[in-house]
Amino acid sequence: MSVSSNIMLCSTDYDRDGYVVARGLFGPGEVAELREHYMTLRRRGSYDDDVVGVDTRSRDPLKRYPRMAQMHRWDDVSWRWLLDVRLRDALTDLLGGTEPYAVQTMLYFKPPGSRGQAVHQDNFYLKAEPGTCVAAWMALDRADTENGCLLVVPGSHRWPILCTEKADTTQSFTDVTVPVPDRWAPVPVVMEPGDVLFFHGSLVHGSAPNVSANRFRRALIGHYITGDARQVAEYYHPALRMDGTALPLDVAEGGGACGEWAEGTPDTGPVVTMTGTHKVTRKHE
Ligand SMILES: O=C(O)CCC(=O)C(=O)O
Repeated sequence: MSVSSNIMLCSTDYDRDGYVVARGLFGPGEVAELREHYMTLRRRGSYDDDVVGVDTRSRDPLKRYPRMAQMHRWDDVSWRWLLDVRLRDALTDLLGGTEPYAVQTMLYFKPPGSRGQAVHQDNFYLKAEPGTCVAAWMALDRADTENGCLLVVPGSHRWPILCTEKADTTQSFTDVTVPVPDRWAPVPVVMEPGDVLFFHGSLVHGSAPNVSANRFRRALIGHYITGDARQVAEYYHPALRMDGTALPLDVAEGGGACGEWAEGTPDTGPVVTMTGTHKVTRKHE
């Protein structure tokens, strides 16, 4: 089955749930090379676009192996992956036939003993408008509940951007999260190396700590914005067309309305009302 028809079968799942997994989109050999490539880059030290630098002596595994960001700006392997035809075709199918623009690469190493990332919505950070952002999250290792696979709240892509609150930093390396009523508990997405999870910019997602004894949970992530977007937060410029040419877009500012949970009916459960206001501009996660 071609990549394209495989994904087209699932675009109804994407519309319904806000995410879909393309199983085996990249082969075992390619994934092994990528794993090795990023481990080599990380061992060499820190880079300009890293969110935090490497501290090889730290007791915190995430300081020894911090995530990398925007590698495609200086690394050809990352550039080619971000714009890979398989990702382009899958995203274009999922987005109803319009190509997206590429704006970010990230590599999470998540060694054993690492904290996870509290649940959040990506478009809170990217601020792509109109439209939204979409992530392509590729497993470089098997990702399961033991080593902290991704957790998603199916259907939450229909929620507006929620007001944030403080996260539990004993469990999460980021300090903001969004509240999720109990009836919409996050579910794990178990993935094999080379599987790619595509998810909508409003989908509530995150991950729990890696409690395995010795298993990394590496993931290579591309962030894209939909083809109708005319602005994105400054950190994500320049946006790239899927042929690699840069696209001038406006810079989105922070702040604006955000959703807060209010009591609904017994049928609906809690409902979101746009009563909150975000005052802070955040450059990136
Ligand atoms: O990989 C993870 O644990 C979290 C990734 C994530 O939340 C993201 O890419 O937005």
